Amino acid sequence: MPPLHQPDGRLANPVIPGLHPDPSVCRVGGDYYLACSSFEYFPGVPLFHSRDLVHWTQIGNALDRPEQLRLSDAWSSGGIYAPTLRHHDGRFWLIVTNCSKGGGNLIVTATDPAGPWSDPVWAPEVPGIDPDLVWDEDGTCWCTVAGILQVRFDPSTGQTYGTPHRLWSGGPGAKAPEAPHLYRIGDYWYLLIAEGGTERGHGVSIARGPAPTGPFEPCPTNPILTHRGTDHPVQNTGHADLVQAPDGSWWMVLLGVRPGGGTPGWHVLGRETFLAPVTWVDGWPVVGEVSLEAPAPGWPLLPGPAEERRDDFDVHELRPSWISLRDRPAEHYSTKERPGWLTLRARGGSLDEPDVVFAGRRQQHLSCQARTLVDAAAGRGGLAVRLDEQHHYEIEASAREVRVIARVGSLSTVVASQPLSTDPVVVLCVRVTEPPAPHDARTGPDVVSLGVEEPDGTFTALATLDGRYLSTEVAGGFTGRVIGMYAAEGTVHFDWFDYEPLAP
Ligand code: 6LW
Repeated sequence: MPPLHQPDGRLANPVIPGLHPDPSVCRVGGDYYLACSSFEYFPGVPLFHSRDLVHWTQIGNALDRPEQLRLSDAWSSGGIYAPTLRHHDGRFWLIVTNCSKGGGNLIVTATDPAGPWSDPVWAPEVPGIDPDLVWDEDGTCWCTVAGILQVRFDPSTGQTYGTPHRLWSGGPGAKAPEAPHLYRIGDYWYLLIAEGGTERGHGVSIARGPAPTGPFEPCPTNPILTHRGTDHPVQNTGHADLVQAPDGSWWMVLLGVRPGGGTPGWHVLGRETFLAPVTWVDGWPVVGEVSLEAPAPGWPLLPGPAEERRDDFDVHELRPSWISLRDRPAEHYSTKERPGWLTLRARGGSLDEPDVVFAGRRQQHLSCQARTLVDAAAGRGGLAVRLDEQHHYEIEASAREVRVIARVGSLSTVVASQPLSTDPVVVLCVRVTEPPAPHDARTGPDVVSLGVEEPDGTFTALATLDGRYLSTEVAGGFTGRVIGMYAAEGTVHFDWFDYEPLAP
């Protein structure tokens, strides 16, 4: 079965679709590894592997133990921001910020990026967010953070030396210089940053100097990448990282969004990971187009293992692509209580609550379908499309009925309901499709249909809702849609879950 999102032989962007922002990439031999932000979701920091920069397979999550990742006080779009992933001295190093009470900057290391990763080393003196790690020719480590501040650092202990000093404040007039990454390339040290804010004004700029500590001269053609002020189908391009391929070519991974609908355009999949080619002119990088489809790089494409569309929960460990909210205690998530089923035991919260028992996967396609067979005889729960606690649509089953609930901001309503004529074991289905024609400036990005699958396989929609209200432009924050199963009351069992793209 071909990978869900890469047509054979071509480079289709995004290379990692769905909520995979702030990508950081490194290469060891012929293997590339990439990490992304994960915010309030547990486990945190998804890790990907590729052998061709085009096909990526999730191999785990760096923070998959409660002692590594405490998110109980993380607000939605708080939690885990912007990792940097590097390989040095035979180990993988990952530094990341936990933006929650009692959080801060932390480092974990591993010899195998698939894990296990170490317990965190905290770096209380490293300020702010977007920490980068680089080692100079003497083996001295420098940590550089948003604002563009830098301090000498020991990542083994989290100890800093001296006071953080400002390296560069970015291009003239651009706000929010952040996402710094330093590289030794040829005769120079290069300092890559994002600026303009992660919305439509986002861009990438670069400077170079004789040492990792500068002084830095800005590239005369900054920003070297931005789509601000254009009608390019990929917007918000920024927060980039550079990597050199074994053939000497250079590539950039970056975040971008694909707004849909009329004006102003709404993105629903979050900020996704894109790939762009980079060439060098007069010692400065020139970024090629961040196109939705492009000729593949000049080496054989090496797809990883195909991603299964269905999860039968027939193994004890949930796949690494499953994410829950803030934690995943065994007493509330079990694949052992009813073998071959995922059992979710509610802890008193609906999807309006930050600790609702929820197991979801990132929505990765603009048109897609998710289905699950649920046994709600002993509880209340179902299938949800979630952006955050104030923005979600769900179809919920209980012993007596199935109902569709919509939460948008302060409004929450039961949009439709129907009694369950059969026993409370039913296939719930969510379909995300293009809005019906005609389309005009007021048209939303998509429609979300929620319903049940009849015994003969036909889909009966109980409600079809405007998808713009589950977009980041409406909800705010830094995340995108996650589609998953939840339990709001009692115990709810799920026999299988499948997700597949639909033809647009
Ligand atoms: C990330 C920072 C940013 O740390 O958003 O808007 C934060 N820019 O670079 C979360 O993605």
